[in-house]
Amino acid sequence: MVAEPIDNIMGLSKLTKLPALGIDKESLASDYKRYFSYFLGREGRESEKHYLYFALALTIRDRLIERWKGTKRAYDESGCPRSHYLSMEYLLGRCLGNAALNLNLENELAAALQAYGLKLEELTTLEPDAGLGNGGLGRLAACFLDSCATLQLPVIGYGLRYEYGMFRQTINNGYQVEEPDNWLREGNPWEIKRPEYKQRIKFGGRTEYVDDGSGNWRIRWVDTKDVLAVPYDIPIPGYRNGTVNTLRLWKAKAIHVFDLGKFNAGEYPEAVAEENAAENITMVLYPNDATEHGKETRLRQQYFLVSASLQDVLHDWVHRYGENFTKFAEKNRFQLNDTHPTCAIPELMRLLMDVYNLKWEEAWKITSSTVAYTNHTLLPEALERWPVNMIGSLLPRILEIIYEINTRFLAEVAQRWPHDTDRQIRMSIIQEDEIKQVRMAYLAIIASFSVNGVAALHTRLLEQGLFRDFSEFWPHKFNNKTNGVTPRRWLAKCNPRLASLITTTIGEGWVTDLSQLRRLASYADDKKFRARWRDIKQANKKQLLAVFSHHGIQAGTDSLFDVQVKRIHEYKRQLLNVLHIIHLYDRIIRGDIANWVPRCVVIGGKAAPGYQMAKLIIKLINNVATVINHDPKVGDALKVFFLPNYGVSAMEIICPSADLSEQISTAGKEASGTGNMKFMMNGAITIGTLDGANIEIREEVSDENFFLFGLTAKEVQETRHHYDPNAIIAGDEDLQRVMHLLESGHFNQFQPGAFNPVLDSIRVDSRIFNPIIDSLRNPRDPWMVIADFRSYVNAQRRVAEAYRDQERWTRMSILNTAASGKFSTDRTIKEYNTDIWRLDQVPAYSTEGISM
Ligand code: 26Q
Repeated sequence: MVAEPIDNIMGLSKLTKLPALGIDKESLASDYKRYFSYFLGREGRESEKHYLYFALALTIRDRLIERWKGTKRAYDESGCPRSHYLSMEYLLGRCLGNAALNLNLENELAAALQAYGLKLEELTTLEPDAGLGNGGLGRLAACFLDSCATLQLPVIGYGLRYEYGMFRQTINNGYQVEEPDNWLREGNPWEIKRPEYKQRIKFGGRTEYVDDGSGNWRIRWVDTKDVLAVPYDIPIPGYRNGTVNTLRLWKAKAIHVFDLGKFNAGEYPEAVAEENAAENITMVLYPNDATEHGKETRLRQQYFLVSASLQDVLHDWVHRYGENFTKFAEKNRFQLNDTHPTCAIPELMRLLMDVYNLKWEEAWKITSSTVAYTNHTLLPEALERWPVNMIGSLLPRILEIIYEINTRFLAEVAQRWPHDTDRQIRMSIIQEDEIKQVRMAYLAIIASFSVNGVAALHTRLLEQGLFRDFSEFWPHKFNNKTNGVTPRRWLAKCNPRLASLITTTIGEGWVTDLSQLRRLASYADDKKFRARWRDIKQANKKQLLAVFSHHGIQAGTDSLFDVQVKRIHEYKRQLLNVLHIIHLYDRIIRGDIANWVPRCVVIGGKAAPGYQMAKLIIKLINNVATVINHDPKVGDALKVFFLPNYGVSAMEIICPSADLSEQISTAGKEASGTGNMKFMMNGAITIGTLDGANIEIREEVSDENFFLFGLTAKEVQETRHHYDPNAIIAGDEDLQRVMHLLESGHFNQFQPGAFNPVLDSIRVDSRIFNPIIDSLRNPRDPWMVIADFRSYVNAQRRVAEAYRDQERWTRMSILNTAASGKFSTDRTIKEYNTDIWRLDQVPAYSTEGISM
C-alpha cells in the first residue's frame, strides 16, 4: 500500500509538473529580491543585514526542496533498503555555503548578488553555526551525511533539535566563560517543521500484565507522562548529483499546552509547568564530550530520540506494508553513533512486541539483525553507565526488556563457558555494584550484528582490551571503519585557492574521488608548482591573521603556524604543547636562538563547563600567552594565541593556513581524531604520537613527511608501573627550567592583586596552577605528559629545521595533501556500506530542466 501524494488528493498533482526553478543568475536574482523585499518585507538598511542572508537561504532552499522531493520519490518508489543513523549530535556548521557548492550555484549566485552590490562570501558569514554537537563525534555525523548524499545512499539522519547548541566561549581574564548559544533566535531557514509526523513518547508510569482475551498475556506500559516529539527536517544535498537526503531532528512539545483547571483558578505558572518540563527535554545540548553520568535529563533525551525515530520508521513501514514485519530486517538498518542511542535496542523490542504483537524470538531476530554499533572511545571512564534505579523509574518497560536480554545472553555465555562464573559477572549488562548500573556498551554489543571502532589501532585495542570477552565470543562482529572528513567542506569549500590550484593541475575529479590527489605527488618536485603552493599558504595565513588582529595579535605570514585546535582534555595533552612553548620562551630568554624559526602557536578549544582541570589549562595557556606576547625580548620570535570559541566555522579558516598540526595525545587514548585529517588535506604536516588515525596518516604519507614522537600505546602500558616524572625532570635540564618557570609563578604575574612590580614577585600567587603542577609531577599521571617531553621537544627541533628549508617544507606539504585521499568520508561510507549496511545506490529523479 503506497500512500497517495497529498497533491493528488487535492487535485494539485499538476503542481509537480511545474518546470524546474532556474539556476541562472536572472532567476536567482529575481527570487532573491522577492524574498527580501516581499516575503521578508525588508528594505536594505544596515540593521537588516541578517535578512540579506535569510533571503539568500530561502532562494537556495527552493532549489534544494525540488531535489529533495525527487530523492524521496526515488527512494519510496524503489522500495530500497535504508539506513537510519541515530546520533545525539550533528555538528553541521553553516549550511548556505555548502549548499551553494554542492548545487553548483556559486558562480550564478555571486553574479546575481553582484547586481545588488552584495558579496556571496560576506552573506555566508552572517549565518550562525548549527552547533548541535561537542566535537569529533558530532562533526563525523555531519561529514557522514554529506558523503551518503554524495554517494546517493538512502540514509536518513535522526537527531535532536536542541534549542541551545554548544555554548559560546569567551575569555575573561584568561578564564573560559560560557554563554548560551541561542542559534534559533533569528529563525532557521534550513528546517521544515513537519507536525504531521509527530510521535508520542512515554515516560514514567508502570507496567502491567493483561490477558488479551485469547489466553495470551500482554504487557502494557501505563500511567505514563507523555511528551510529543515534533520533527524538523533539514535537507542534506549531495555533491552535484540531484540527491538531497534528510536529517530529521526532534523537538519536545507538551501534550496539553496547559492545565485549564489551574489556569482558571489563577495558577498560571503551575498551569504552564508541565509544558516547561516536557519542553526541557530538547532545550540544551550537554556540553560534555566524555560523560555526564547519572543526569536524568540526558537519559530522557536519549530515550526521546530513539523512541521518536523508531516509531517514525515503524509507522512508515506499517503505512506502506501493513503489520507484516517479515521483510523489515532486510530493508532497515540502524547505526548507533556511540552508545548514546543504545535504548533503541530495548525500544525496538518493545514496539515490536507490545505494539505489534511479535513474539520475543521474532522481535529479537529483527533487532539483532538491524542494529549496528560504532564505538568512539577507549577511555574506560567514558563508557556509558546508567543507574538501574533511574532507568526503572523513568523507563520501567525498557528496564524489564534489558533484564530479559541479559538473562538470555548470560545463559548463552554459560553454555559456551560452563562454570566460568567470573566471565558471566564480567560480561553481564548489569554491573552488580552497590549502585547497580546498566553498561550501555555491553547492551549495544550483544544486540548488534556489527561493532566497529573508528581507526585501526582503536579497533585492535577494543578487541584486545575493553571488549575482549565479547570479541572472543563473537569475533566476526568486530570490524574497523577508519574515520574520514568530507572533502567538500574541508578542502573544496574552506580552501578555494588550493582547491582551484589542484583542479587546474589534476582536474576536478578529486572532489568525489579523493584518491586522485595522489597525482599531485609528482608536482612536489616542480619548483614553480611549489612556489604557487607556498603563495596560497601565505594568502591563507593572511586571512587568519586578519581574524587575529581583531584580538590584538600580530604575526608574520612567514612564521611557522603551529596549531592545536580541539576540545580541551587532559588526554589530548594541550599541557605538553604548553611545556614546549615555555621551553621555546626559555631558549629565547637564554639567547639560544641560532637559526631560530619564528613561530605562531595557536591553541583553541572548549572545556566542558564542569571540567575544572581543563578550564585551568585554558587559563594557563592564556597567561603564558600574555607573558610571552608582552615580553620585548621575545618580539616576533614567538607568538602564542588562544583562539576563543573554536568550532566548525573557525576550523574552516584555521586548517587552510596551518603549517604544523599538533596531534599529541597519549598513545592509546584518542580513538581516531578527525582534525588531524582536515589539516593533512590542507597541506599541514603532523607532529604526532602513534595514536588513533595518526598511525594511518603516517602510513599514507610515509615517515619522512611526518614528525613522530612519544611512547607507543604498548610502551605507555609498560611504563606506567615504574613511571617517575620527578626523576625525568631532575635528569633533563631544559625540563627543569620549564618547571621552574611554572612553579616560580612566572606566569601568574598578571593575576590582579597578586603582583606588584614594586614589591617584586614575592606576592605572586603561584598557587593557581598547583593542580597542573601536581598532575605533571604525579607518578600516577594517566596521561604521562612528562614521559614524552624530551621526545616531543626533539621532534619540534626537527620541525623547525625542516621549516627553515622552505623548498623541503613545501614538498612535504604537497605530499601530505597528495596522500590524504584515504581520509575522505566517501571512502569511510563506502566501507560502512559494503561491510555493514549493504544498501543500493539510488539516483534521485531528475527535476525537469535541472542539470545533474
Ligand atoms: C555521554 C553521556 C552523557 C553526556 C555526554 C556524553 C558524551 C557526549 C559526547 C560522550 C562522548 C561524546 C563525544 C565523543 C567524541 O567526540 N569522541 C570522538 O569521536 C571522534 C569521531 O569518531 C574521534 O575521532 C575522537 O577520537 C573521539 O574522541
